[in-house]
This record gives sequence, C-alpha cells and structure tokens, in this order.
Amino acid sequence: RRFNVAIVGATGAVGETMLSILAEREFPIGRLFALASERSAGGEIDYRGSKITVEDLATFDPSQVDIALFSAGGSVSKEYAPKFAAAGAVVIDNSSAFRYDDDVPLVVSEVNPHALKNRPRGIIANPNCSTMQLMPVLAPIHREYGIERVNVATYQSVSGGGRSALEELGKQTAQIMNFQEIDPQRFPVQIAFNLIPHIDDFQPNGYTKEEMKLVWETQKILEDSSIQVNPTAVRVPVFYGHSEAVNIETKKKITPEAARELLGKAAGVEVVDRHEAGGYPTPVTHASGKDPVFVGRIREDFSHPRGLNLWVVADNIRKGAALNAVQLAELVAAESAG
Ligand code: A2P
Ligand code: 11C
Repeated sequence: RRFNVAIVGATGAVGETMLSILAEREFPIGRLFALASERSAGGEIDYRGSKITVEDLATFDPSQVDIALFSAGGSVSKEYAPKFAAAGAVVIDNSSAFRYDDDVPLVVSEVNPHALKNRPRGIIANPNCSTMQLMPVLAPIHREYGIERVNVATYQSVSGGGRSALEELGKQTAQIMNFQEIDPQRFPVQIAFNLIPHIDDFQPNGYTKEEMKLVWETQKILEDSSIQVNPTAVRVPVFYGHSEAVNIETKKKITPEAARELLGKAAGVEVVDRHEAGGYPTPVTHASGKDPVFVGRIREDFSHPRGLNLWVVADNIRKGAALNAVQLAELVAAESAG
C-alpha cells in the first residue's frame, strides 16, 4: 500500500530534511504534498528528481492526505493539525502544541512505539530534540537499573531555531570577523563566539520552557513520573548537532563497563568512547548529517555511590526531529500492512 503524505512546513529546516529522509528510506508514497505559508506557495522543491509545487496550507484540502508531518511551529499545528485529523489523516506533529496532552502519545521510535497506537485525536507528538536524543540512551538503563535522577546541561546548536537562526549565526560570524557591528534579531543577544543560557520562554519557576520540556517529556516517554530531571539548556554557536552533559543516579549501581555494553546493544545508539584525542563524539565529527545518537565519555561519578556520567550527541534536525517523525510514519504505515 502507498500513502498520500503531506509535509507542513516543507520549506523549513526540518521540513526539507523530512523530505530527504522520506526519499532516503524509500517511504511508500502515493502522492506527496509540500505545504507552507502563502509566502512560498508556487515555488518548487525537488523530490527524488521530480519537481513538486509548494502549496499554501491555508487553502489546501486535507481530505486527500493519509499521513501529515507537521513542522511549521506551534500555532500552525494548533490551528491545522485538528483539521487534518478530522479529515482522516494521521498527524505526526513536531511542535510542542500537543505533547503534554494526555490523549496525545509522545513517541520515540526505539523507546515507546507501543504508545503510538492509542491516539484518540489522530495526533501523535514528536518529542523536542533535546529530550529525543536522551531517550534511546536512558531507556535501556532505566529498564535494567532504574533511573532516580538526571542532571543534564545541553549545548544546543542554532539549527534548532530554524533557518533564520542558522542564517543569524553565519551572518554574525562574518560580521565579527570583519570588525563590523552586529544587530541580534533571532537570538536575544550575540550568538557568534558566545553562549546563551536561554532557549524558549521563561516560565514562572525561573526555568526556561526548553528546560521544562526535558522534565515533562522524559517522564511521559519513560512512563515514570518519579524520575527527577534537573535541566539547564544552553544555545551554542554550532550549526548542526545538540550535545548534552548528562549525570544520572540509578537505583542499582551501573558501572561504566556495564553501561558501555548495554548501550552498545541499544537501538539507535552508537558508543564512541576511546580515551584518546578525538575518541569521543562531537557535533561536527560524528553527529551532523548522521542518524544515530552518539554516546561517549562514559565514566563513574566518583562523587556519588550510584552515579554515572555520559556525553550524548545527535543531529537535532535528524534524530531530534525529522528522522523520528519519519520513523513514526513508518510505524503508522506498518499498521495497515499488519
Ligand atoms: P514559509 O517558508 O512559507 O515561511 P523554519 O523552522 O526553518 O523557520 O521553517 C518554518 C516552516 O514553517 C517553513 O516551511 C514555513 O513556510 C512554515 N510556516 C511558517 N508559518 C506558516 C504558516 N502560517 N502557514 C504555513 N506554513 C508556515
Ligand atoms: C531548539 N529545541 O533547539 C528547540 C527547537 O519544542 O519543538 C524545537 C522546539 C520544540 O531551539
């Protein structure tokens, strides 16, 4: 069986990667619809050598769509995802619009695929990139050793902020190298040659929403609200690939050797952990453009009897967004085959 697929936000950083991953993985597409705003309607995008005309989401008829992948921001999802679902499409939504609703499953393909079947609203949420890459690493450890607490500091690349954010890092870098004044637009302060401990909106408790997503989404995906998560989310001047310094406290002690062995067998995870120069993953040398979540610097936390340290790196646009969305589409497609 073939599926009519719509990409909402097809001209964006995530949308265009969704298209290339659908092609790479030879998703069984019948008709493909590339949707965006009125601004880019009428333009053309390339899919496996043929041209597809971008259509305006606002005037598009969703009744012909089987599976819709949304990545055009929360407000677009809030307005249009229910319309697509009502018209009969299964919606896979990459925004934070529905992630915390009890009747919307939040799914990482390797971790909780069973949750996707229970979708009374016809909407499945794709996790946020910073939580996404942690899950294939934490889930097997949680299953065997029980995770009580996670301390995580993120080092998030600018591509998480979309095309305009990528452009701002490029432009500011060139301006600073040429001794020109910069004028921050997309980020609150200068991002080139700087770090910004502020992603998404501040919450009443003093954390940012990006930090709270790590708490809410980890508990929902691992189906365990007793896991404590203590997050700090930082934007760094890297184009592609989020990195995370992670410290976990488990119920049963896990040694670095046991962690290396367990993670070596985990789906979607690649261990890169040699104690030598370059023997650890970085966004540029390992993650960018690749599918796995890379883990290195696995070592005992000698300040705690059951603590372990990890360094986790992945391509935030691929596993963190577009790849997982396509993997969820594959799971949905497999339902009608089985
Ligand atoms: P457009 O190119 O027409 O603005 P990014 O995250 O890289 O900034 O991309 C955002 C994506 O969401 C783009 O494809 C953008 O389309 C799309 N988008 C933004 N606002 C709307 C809207 N109101 N209706 C439809 N698509 C939208
Ligand atoms: C970032 N994580 O790196 C964000 C992007 O909740 O889907 C995705 C925001 C979200 O800026």
